[in-house]
Amino acid sequence: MSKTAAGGSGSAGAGTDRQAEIRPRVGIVMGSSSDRPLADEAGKILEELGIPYEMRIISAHRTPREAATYAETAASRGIGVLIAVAGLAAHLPGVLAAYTTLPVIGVPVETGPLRGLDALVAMVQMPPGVPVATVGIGGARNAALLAAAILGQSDPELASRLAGWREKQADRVRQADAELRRG
Ligand code: RP5
Repeated sequence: MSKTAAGGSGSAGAGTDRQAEIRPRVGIVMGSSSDRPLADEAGKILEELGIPYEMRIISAHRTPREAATYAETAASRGIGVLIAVAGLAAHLPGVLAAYTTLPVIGVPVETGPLRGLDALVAMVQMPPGVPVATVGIGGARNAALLAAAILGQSDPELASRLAGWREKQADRVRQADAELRRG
């Protein structure tokens, strides 16, 4: 599925005029439908920042051909950053990174007996030459913010929206501090 900057949704590739006009700039890929809540957290931040994205369920182990094809074709479809959400032996971001030079951000899912430590180590310990930018366990929101920062390097309006987002965050902390001090 894809979401426009305005938050409208539809099936990727369905071919409506609106979808043809607004191409996704971020691809959020999850290894299983069980990863969806975390993937949605990333999607919500991208929507707040007005970044169109698409979402796919593709497994490095269960649907490896789709993983390769998706990564190989992402850049030519206008995608600028990939976010890969996966748990357990989380090879998804590494496999995507093997098939594209787009920046890939890995989000380890807190699942299974090791509660995400396995996924974190799998993502962060990529061999030299094929990097994955890994955020913390469950760090989907940071993945989206990092994607925005990367895209913002060549998009001053997006960089400005990101700066505004950060300023609102700072305001919330200042407000919480003021309330605490008032007692
Ligand atoms: C990984 O295995 C997925 O990313 C998911 O986090 C985990 C469990 O998958 P399911 O058994 O819930 O499909 O590949």
